[in-house]
Amino acid sequence: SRVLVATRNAGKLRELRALFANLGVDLVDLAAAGLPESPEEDELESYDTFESNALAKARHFHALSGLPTVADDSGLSVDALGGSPGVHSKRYAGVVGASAAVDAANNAKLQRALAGAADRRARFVCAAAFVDGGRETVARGEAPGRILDEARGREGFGYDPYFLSDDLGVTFAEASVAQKEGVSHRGRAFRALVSALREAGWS
Ligand code: ITT
Repeated sequence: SRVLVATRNAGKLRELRALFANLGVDLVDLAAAGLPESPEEDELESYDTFESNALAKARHFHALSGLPTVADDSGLSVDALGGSPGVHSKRYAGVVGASAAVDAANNAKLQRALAGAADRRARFVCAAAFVDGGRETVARGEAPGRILDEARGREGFGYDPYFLSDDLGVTFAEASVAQKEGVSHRGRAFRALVSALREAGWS
């Protein structure tokens, strides 16, 4: 079956392609569906929960494409920062533009915020949403870890080089896509989403 994946984030797209390939689902990306970036997309993620933001994205692109659609809203929640940057993870440092510049600014701000902090615990959170006609399903996944004060590894995206996974014992940027997916917030959320859909009779 064909499913639209509603993300503009290349790192996410790579992970979701690997995940859905293993499940026998044919993912169509926004470019392949002929849906170029539009300014109104910026307003989709204005809610204060990952679940609401993921659903808003999936509804928006399902309405535009008519295809069954999945969307991901995700972020990093740091204990010593009261859960920040949370749903604001992408715009934490206020930089917009090329992903490398955005990620560098966000990681620099995170390091400043945690300078001298003894408690380095954090978790990645992902809400995975599916919308098709009247059917709407959302699932959540979390991955526990801690924030290092030096980057390690070159894989992944976003905060990965500083996130030491409790499950893997290495950072998400030191892990392969397959290793990361086995324990990540995104892997967990989408596997839960797919099993919920299968239980509801969707193939
Ligand atoms: P969409 O097009 O899917 O909306 P986005 O990058 O705007 O892509 P989000 O609003 O969900 O996505 O923001 C997620 C941010 O959280 C992302 O830009 C990273 O900074 C961070 N993040 C989420 N998952 C991550 C992961 O697996 N590894 C590292 N950083 C992650």
